[in-house]
Amino acid sequence: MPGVTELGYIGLTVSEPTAWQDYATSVVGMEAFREDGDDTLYLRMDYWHHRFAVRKGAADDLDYVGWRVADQAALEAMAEKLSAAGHDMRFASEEEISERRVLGLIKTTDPAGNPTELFHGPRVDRHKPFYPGRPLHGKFQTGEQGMGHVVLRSEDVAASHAFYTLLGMTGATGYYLNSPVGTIKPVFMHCNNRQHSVAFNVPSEKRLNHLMLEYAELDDLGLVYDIVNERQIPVVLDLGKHSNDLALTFYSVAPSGWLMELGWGGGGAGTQTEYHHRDVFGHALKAAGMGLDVEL
Ligand code: MBD
Ligand code: FE
Repeated sequence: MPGVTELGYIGLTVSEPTAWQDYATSVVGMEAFREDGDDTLYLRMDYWHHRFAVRKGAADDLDYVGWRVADQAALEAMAEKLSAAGHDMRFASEEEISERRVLGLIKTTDPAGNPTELFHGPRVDRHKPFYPGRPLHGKFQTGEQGMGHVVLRSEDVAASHAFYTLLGMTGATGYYLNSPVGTIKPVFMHCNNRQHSVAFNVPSEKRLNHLMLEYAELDDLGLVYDIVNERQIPVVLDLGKHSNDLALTFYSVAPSGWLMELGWGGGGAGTQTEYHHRDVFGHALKAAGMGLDVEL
């Protein structure tokens, strides 16, 4: 049974849309635009109409996550699976479908209450080349690997694992990590060649612990690292290479308080499970109490 194929889009609620627009464009390098009669700030990373829909609100958190499936048949199969497993879900209205710029849409929640959408048929504006908000050496690594990964709040790890397995994802505990609250054992799951598209079992007050976006060129990671430091945006975990996805990344604070992990060079998703105690190198904790107090 075909499952989800990629992390497709994300909705954010932010208290400071102006700061977010500046951050998304001048720091991260995304393209920002608005449409007539719509307060939403849209952010692009590639040919898709948008990858982020940013709306003003006090939460400064994830509003929803959109997981792509191949087509209408896959969406209907997913609806049946969710219902059979006792999850609350509904097919979205025509208005909701057009708001998301997709052909078909289901709304549900994961076991921790994270609003979760399944969709097929994103609007892809091939006629509108991606125009970065500031100069980029290359582009964002999206395509078959989706837009990146999300690390979500979970309450019951087994329930979260079962839910994302139901969506068609695979994965397991990836690390045993020392932290002030004891050993934490984050779970990493994939649905394509990106080593993980979702992870959970990291202490998190917000729905979103962190979001990871990847550049195709190493020089773009170097450039954003310089811009983050020049702007004195707090770096929480310094540059380092993960043992699971082999990506070179660093974590800094997004305008909403949750962490943005920016990276380059992720490896593929293996077919067998393994776990680690440490990263390959780096990822030194530079700022404690910012959402990821781990010894990576
Ligand atoms: C990741 O992307 C991550 O966020 C952590 C904590 C460990 C390995 C890979
Ligand atoms: Fe991550």
